[in-house]
Amino acid sequence: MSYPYQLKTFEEYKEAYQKSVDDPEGFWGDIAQHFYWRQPWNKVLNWNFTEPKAEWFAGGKLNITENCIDRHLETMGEQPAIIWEPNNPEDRVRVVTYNRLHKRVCQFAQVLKNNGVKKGDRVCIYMGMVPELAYAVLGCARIGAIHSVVFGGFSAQSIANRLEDAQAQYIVTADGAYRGDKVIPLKDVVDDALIGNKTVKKIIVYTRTRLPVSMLKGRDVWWEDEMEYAETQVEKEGVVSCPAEVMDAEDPLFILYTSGSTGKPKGVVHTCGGYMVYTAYTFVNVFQYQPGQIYFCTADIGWITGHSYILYGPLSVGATSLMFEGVPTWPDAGRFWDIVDKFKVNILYTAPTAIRSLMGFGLQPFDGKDLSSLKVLGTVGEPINEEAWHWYDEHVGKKRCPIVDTWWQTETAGIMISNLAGVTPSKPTFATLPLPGVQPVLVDENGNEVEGNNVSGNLCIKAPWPGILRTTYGDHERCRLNYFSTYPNLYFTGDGALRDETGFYRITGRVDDVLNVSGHRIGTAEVENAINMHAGVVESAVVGYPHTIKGQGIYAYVIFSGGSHDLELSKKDITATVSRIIGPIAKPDKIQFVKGLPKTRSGKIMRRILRKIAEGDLQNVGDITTLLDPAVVEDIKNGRL
Ligand code: 6R9
Repeated sequence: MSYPYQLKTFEEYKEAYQKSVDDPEGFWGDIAQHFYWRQPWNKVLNWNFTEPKAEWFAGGKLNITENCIDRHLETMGEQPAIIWEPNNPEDRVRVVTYNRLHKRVCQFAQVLKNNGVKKGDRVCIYMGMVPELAYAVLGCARIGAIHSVVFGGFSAQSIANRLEDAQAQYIVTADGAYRGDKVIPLKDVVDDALIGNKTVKKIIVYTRTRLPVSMLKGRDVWWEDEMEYAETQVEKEGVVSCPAEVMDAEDPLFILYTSGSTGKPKGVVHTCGGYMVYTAYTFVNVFQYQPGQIYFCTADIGWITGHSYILYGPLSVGATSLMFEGVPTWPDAGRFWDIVDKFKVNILYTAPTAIRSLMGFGLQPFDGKDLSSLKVLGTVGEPINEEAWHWYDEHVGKKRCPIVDTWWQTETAGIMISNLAGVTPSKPTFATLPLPGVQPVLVDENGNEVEGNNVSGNLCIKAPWPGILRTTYGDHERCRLNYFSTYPNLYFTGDGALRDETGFYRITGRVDDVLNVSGHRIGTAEVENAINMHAGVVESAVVGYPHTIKGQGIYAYVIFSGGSHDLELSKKDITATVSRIIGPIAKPDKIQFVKGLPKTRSGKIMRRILRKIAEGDLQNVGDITTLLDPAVVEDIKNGRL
C-alpha cells in the first residue's frame, strides 16, 4: 500500500494545512478518495456548531471493515495485521495475518447474527487484550452493530450504568483476563452488572483463563461453540464469509463512554466515514508509518487510543499492529524493551505515566535489549513533563528517534495537535502544531479569542474535522451543553493551552473538573458521588494534586459521621466503596477527614482552596473572605477534626 496523502516535508505540511483551511471540503474529499466506498458521497461536509451538527461524506456508503481488512487481502493477505504478545512471555505469540483476520472477523460477525444481533443494536464488549477482542469489535462493525467497549478496570456498577444508557442487548466478554500477576474475573463482574438489568439478552463468553464461571441457560453461550457452529455453517450452507453491511457514512460505528465534569459518563458517538478517514490520515502522517513496519501502541482497546491507534487507524492502512495483553512491569520493568527487541518494533506509542513509572526502575531493565529497530516514539494521554521527555529520548530513542507528543481526546477520535515524526519540528513538552484540518483557538474567560503568540487560554476548535464527535448517545442536548455552549460557535476541549513565540501549542491540562490520573479521565463529581454512597459520609469534595508517576492523584476531603470508629479503617472502607462503584482506577490516593468544606455563601465549594492545600501550598490559598465560614480553611490546613 502506498500513502499518497503522507506529508514528507515541513513545506508539504504547511501547504496541506493552508489548503485544509481554505478549502476543507476539497482537502478531505481528496483524501477520502483513497478508501473503498460502496457509493461515493454527495457532499463532503454539512455543519453548524449551534445544534451542533457535523455531517461528513453525506450519502457515501461503506463498511469500515472492508477498508480495514478486505481491501488488503489481494496484495497483503499473508502480512501480519495483528501480532499478539501474551501476558506471560513464555506463552505462544499469535500472528494474525490479514487473511486470518478476515476469516475470524467474518466468522464472529456470523456468530453475532446467529445470536440475533442486527444493524444498529448495541453490543457491550468487556474483555482483556486478546485478539478475540479485535474480532469482536470488527465483527460488530462488519454487521453494523454499534460496539461499546468497556475497559476491564471498570466495576460492575460502571458496566451496569453503561448498559442502561446504551440500552445494550448483547455482551461479549471472557471468563477472565490476565494482567501481570493478576487474574481478573470478567464474567463474574458482568454477572454482577446484570443484577436488575432488563435489556441484555445474550452473553458470548470467550475462554481465556479457564476460571469457573456461571453460565445461564438461554442467556450465556461460549465463544468457542458459537465459532465452531459458524464454521460448520460455512461448510453446510455455503456461507463463505459474512458479507459486510453497507453503512451510511454517518451511521454510528461505536459508543465510548468518557468522564466529564458532571457526574455521569457520556457516551461519545463516532460514525463510520469520517472516523475512518481521520484515524487513517492521522496515523500515516503523525507516525510516518511505512509499509511493513511493526507498530506497537501500548494502550488498552478499552480507551479511545486503542480504538483509533491499535485497531482502526493502523488496519485501515494495512499496517502491522502489535497488541500486548500484559503490563509494562511484569514479569519485570524491562517488558516493553523485551517486546521491542523480540519483534523489532519500529514505532512505539505509549503514555507519560508508563514512562515515569519505568524511569523509577533505572537503566538496568535496558541491559542486553536491542532497541535499534525503533524509529519513532509517541506519547499520549496527558501532558509529558520535561524529565520524562528527555528520558524517553535518551534511553529509549537513543537520541535518534523523533518523539511525537500527540494531543487529542475521546471526542476528537484522532490526533489533533502533534508534530509529524521527523517532518515537522518538535519541542520537548509541546504538542506543537495542529494537524491539517484542525483550527485551534485560545480564548480568555470572557470567550474572546486571544490572538498572537506568547499567549495562553482555553483551547477551542473553530471548525469541524472528520473525527469530531457527532453526539452523546441518547442525549444530543447534553453534547451541545458540554462542548458547544461554553463559547458560541466553538468546540470547547476542556483543556488549557499556551502558544509560544513560534505558534507551537503546549497543552497544560484540564481546566474543568476532570482529573487525569495515569492518563485516565475521571470526573471529580463521579468520585464524589461514589464516596458519598458510603454509609458514614456526609459530604465530600475531590480535587487533583501533582503525583510523580500518575501525573495527577486523587485527593478527597470527606465529612464523616462515623463517630468513634477506627478512622483509618473507615478510609479503607471509603476506598473500597469507590472501587466497587466506579472501579479500582478511581480510588482516592489520599483521604482527609474534615469538619467542614470551604463554601461560598451560595453553597459552592471553593475547589481552588482545596487544590492548594492538596498540593501542600498552604501559604497561597488566596482570598477566603467570600467564604461562609473562613475558619474551616485553617482547620483543614491543620488537619483539625
Ligand atoms: C487520547 C486521550 C483526553 C484528555 C485531554 C487532555 C489529555 C491527551 C495529551 C493530553 C497533554 C497530550 N491529553 N493527550 N494532554 N498532552 N499529548 O487521551 O483521550 O482519554 O479522552 O483524554 O487527555 O487533557 O483533554 P481521553
